[in-house]
Amino acid sequence: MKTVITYGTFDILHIGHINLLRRARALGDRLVVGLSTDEFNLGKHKSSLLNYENRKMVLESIRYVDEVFPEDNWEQKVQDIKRFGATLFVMGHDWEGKFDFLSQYCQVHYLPRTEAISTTEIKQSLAVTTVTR
Ligand code: C2G
Repeated sequence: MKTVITYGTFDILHIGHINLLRRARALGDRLVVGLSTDEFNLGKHKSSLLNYENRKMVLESIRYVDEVFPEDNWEQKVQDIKRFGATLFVMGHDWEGKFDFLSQYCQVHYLPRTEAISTTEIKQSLAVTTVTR
């Protein structure tokens, strides 16, 4: 059983997230996802529109995701890798290099991001639509 692990906020789910999750899951037999808590998001200077419970429910309904657990600090990844027996850590390449230190515990792989879509852009276009309506 090859376990793949990844992390993120996954707010307002879109094809960029799905492409990441699908490709990560295809690299193993199981995909576990560390979902940033609302409090941790503040630490990442991100505010998610949807709260943790909402984002967790959405992720858990995706066929590529086997388990979702809370990500509430930057230091938990090594413990998570050991806890789940993950042999592969995957992130989008906007994080390239940032998690190479994990390579002493498991393989580290950065996947190309899906271009031209982001939660930030979705929020911005929604804000414009609301204003101009
Ligand atoms: N992603 C992607 N393509 C996009 C948008 C996002 O491949 N167009 C990927 C990101 O690279 C990341 C994952 O989808 O691997 C989740 O993205 P976010 O929810 O923005 O997560 P982030 O804020 O990067 O949190 O400890 C790691 C952090 O929790 C990562």
